[in-house]
Amino acid sequence: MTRFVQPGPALRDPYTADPQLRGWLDRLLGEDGHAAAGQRLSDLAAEVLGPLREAHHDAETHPPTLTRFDAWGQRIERVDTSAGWQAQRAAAARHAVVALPYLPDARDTWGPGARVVQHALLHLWGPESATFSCPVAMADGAAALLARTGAQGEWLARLTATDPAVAVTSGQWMTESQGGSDIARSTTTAAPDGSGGWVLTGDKWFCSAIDSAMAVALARPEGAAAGSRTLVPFLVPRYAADGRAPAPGLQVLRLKDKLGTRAVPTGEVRLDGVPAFPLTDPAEPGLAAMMTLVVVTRLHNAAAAAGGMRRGLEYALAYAAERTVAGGLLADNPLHRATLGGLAVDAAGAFALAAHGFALLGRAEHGDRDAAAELRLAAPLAKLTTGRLAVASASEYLECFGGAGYVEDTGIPRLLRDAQVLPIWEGTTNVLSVDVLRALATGDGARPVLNRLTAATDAATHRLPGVAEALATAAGRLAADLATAAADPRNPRVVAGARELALRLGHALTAALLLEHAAWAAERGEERPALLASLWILRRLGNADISADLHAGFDQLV
Ligand code: UCC
Ligand code: FAD
Repeated sequence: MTRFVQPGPALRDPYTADPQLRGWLDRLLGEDGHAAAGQRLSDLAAEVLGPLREAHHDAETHPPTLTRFDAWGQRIERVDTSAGWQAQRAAAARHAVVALPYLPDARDTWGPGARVVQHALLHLWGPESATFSCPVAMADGAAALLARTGAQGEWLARLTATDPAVAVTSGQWMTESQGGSDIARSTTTAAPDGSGGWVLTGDKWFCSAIDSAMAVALARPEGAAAGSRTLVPFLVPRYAADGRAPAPGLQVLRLKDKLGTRAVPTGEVRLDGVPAFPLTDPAEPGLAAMMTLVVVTRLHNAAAAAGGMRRGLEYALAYAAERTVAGGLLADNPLHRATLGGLAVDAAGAFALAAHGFALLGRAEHGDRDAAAELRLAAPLAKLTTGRLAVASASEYLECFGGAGYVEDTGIPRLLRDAQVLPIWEGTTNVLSVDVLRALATGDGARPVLNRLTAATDAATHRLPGVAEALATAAGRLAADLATAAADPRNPRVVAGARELALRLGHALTAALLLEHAAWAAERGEERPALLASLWILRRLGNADISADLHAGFDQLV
């Protein structure tokens, strides 16, 4: 008897097979700038296809363990991780996934565009990183904070090292059991140690990558007023001077048993007089400085969402090219093509938002005030919009595999588990929506995003008249609702609508970004970006049924 065995999905080279990534790099860096990054990106893509996929699988199937005491009762708080996790750690350093924007030669070559190259690295590597992208994000956020404050230069050098023997990652300890969103309720205190230093006391409830060499922890200095603003970021060395024993007074109470991100050791930590170094003046409010770190990690979150969506699409496409249904290949079935086409449009939108966030971050870090003003709104929009898209898409990717998508050792269920954390950590969708309301009511508010929307709509009027009209109608309604919200952001009706408004704004910003790229690509004779932009606008802003267009345009879309 011949037994049928379905071939599994074979992954294409994630760099060469991603026309959107390549096109955006050409536009944002110029062709020479893109060429200068080519070798880095090809090298990483090659590793993703081989050793890093294996390391990813190893780390996912060998979760971390915590040993609190040795045989004699000595407290050791040892976290053991898999060989795969260690391989990811080394790869992250070697490929400069954190370091790139801080390297002098990268800054010389690409200027603010070094952040664009970094985003490309994350896009290729993140989905096969066993979520080592999490400590990478926190290390980058910590490095940005240290670079801004000028504190703890030795730690900055280690966070941005490319030698795996030297490089370290960081944790980000904000959440306490009584409040993760509402960190004003934090009770961790900072007190002088009597010899010029500081010690922290309190419990931190979710500490991802607890194997990291350091963390940035929020604490309230003795005597500081209540509220969130007065919290101060402190650098906490995780280990004692020998690099193995826990820092004095630090206990890892247990590791979380989580739905996803299973390779990441996430601990509950008790701080009982643990030595720490203030990163800002402890006599002054420190939360605003901490947000330097948080903006960076939120953009990494958007990159993880977009990267995961593109990789999910790649796996689903590969499967559709092999799987037979109703007498033909799944990839030729009109209904399945429309399903995958919709996912391709959403993946393109998520990529545009994440890429824009990193481009703005690079410019803001180089002193561009307009970019900084737009980033204030674009960062929460990118995080919350891509987080929701990633969860919806991951559910569809599983279904694209039928029953196989629900079976653990195909590796597919992980897509859904790991997507589900993206709208939770680094601020939930609702919390970020409230943050958007706050941003709308201060400084430049929605103006940078609305200007971008108007310019993109005007530019599309001749080339894509129907689409431009749909966008103009949506933008008009949105501008009126944004003005109402900005005028009275605490009004319960406005607060109740914050999520809907933020998502509409996120979708509109995405439309503008896709149209900007389409206009540039049209000059080079490329039609795919215009199709993606049009279908995004009709799907996400026009509420139109575009299934037939998705089927017809499928080969161009993917
Ligand atoms: O989850 C975490 C790590 C997970 C693992 C890492 C994953 C990385 C990605 C991986 C990819 C694979 S760490 C925990 C994250 N937790 C949060 O994000 C907290 C969520 N809560 C908020 O975001 C809240 O909005 C707060 C706590 C930041 C602020 O809320 P409050 O207490 O109501 O306070 P206010 O009044 O809104 O803001 C206080 C100050 C103000 O500044 P000043 O004092 O100058 O007026 C605000 O302008 O903070 C400033 N501020 C901001 N500044 C608040 N939000 C922002 C902002 N987004 N940007 C700049
Ligand atoms: P709550 O704040 O209690 O939220 C409960 C619900 O209330 C949510 O639906 C939320 O949207 C809603 N809500 C809260 N405030 C508002 C509001 N103002 N308006 C409307 N709705 C609101 N934290 C760290 O500090 N460091 C880490 O390394 C870390 N790692 C994590 C790893 C994982 C796997 C997970 C799941 C979480 C991690 N967290 C970490 C914690 C994470 O940041 C918080 O869980 C998150 O910020 C939400 O806080 P909470 O759990 O206290 O929920």
